[in-house]
Amino acid sequence: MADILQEIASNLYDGDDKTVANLVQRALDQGSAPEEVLAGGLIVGMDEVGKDFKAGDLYVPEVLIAARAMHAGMGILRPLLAEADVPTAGKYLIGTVEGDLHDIGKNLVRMMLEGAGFETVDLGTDVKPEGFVEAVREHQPQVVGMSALLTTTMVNMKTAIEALVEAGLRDSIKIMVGGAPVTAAFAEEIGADAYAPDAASAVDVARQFIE
Ligand code: B1M
Repeated sequence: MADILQEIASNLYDGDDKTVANLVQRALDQGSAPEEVLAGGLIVGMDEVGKDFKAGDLYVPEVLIAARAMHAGMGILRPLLAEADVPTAGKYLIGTVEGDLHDIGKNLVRMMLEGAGFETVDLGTDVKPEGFVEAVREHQPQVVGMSALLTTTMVNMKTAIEALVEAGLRDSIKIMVGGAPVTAAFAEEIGADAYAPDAASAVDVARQFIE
């Protein structure tokens, strides 16, 4: 059984979505539990992608193709996991802050988190402070991620955090910020809990938050 899970992981790494979907179905047919296929196949493969991306051995297009293969496998597993009420790694809400339309990096972060077993809620781009507040009330995530790519919009992360404080929601969540102009010092200055420089690090930090 371990062999087929290993095959899923390596085909995911190679971005072969059709083979991943076929192997996931075959593993289930052979009696593997959906959570076993997720943890031992898809997550193992996506973790490898994350490590190599962080090390600079893989680039954005390769990560996007691997994420597509992960989605092909998840398409089969998701209904079964929901049916079995299998707990996720955690709930992560993410959005690009007000005034900012860049979403490639944010999507990459979201896809890596999904690959690591997190349930994600994606608010899209140009998210106003009230948008974060309403979504936290509605979805009750453990972690809120904010992305910004412009020096003119990174300040809107601060406004969004202030709105969450004002709404009395700050203590119920961990806040992670990221994006090209953002730094660890800036994250600290605006009262975020963490900064992640890339999508793989975002997964590492989110996992630490949930432990
Ligand atoms: Co824009 N843009 N852009 N742009 N754009 C930049 C960011 C810029 C650096 C280009 C430049 O001038 N050299 C510059 C910003 C300058 C600055 O503020 N310092 C810029 C500008 C000025 C603008 C406009 C103002 C241009 C104009 O209209 N005059 C305009 C603004 C629009 C708006 O947002 N209101 C604009 C528009 C656009 C497009 C729409 C054309 C397009 C965006 C398409 C889209 O996202 N759907 C675009 C693009 C593509 C870029 C560049 C070329 C690429 C950005 C990107 O996707 N990188 C960019 C220049 C560059 O970076 N080379 C540029 C790939 C992506 C994977 O990396 O997003 O950094 P990144 O994400 C990384 C990490 O940062 C991190 O993980 C990701 C993966 O490892 N990360 C997180 C990101 N979010 C995170 C959140 C986390 C943790 C980690 O936790 C929550």
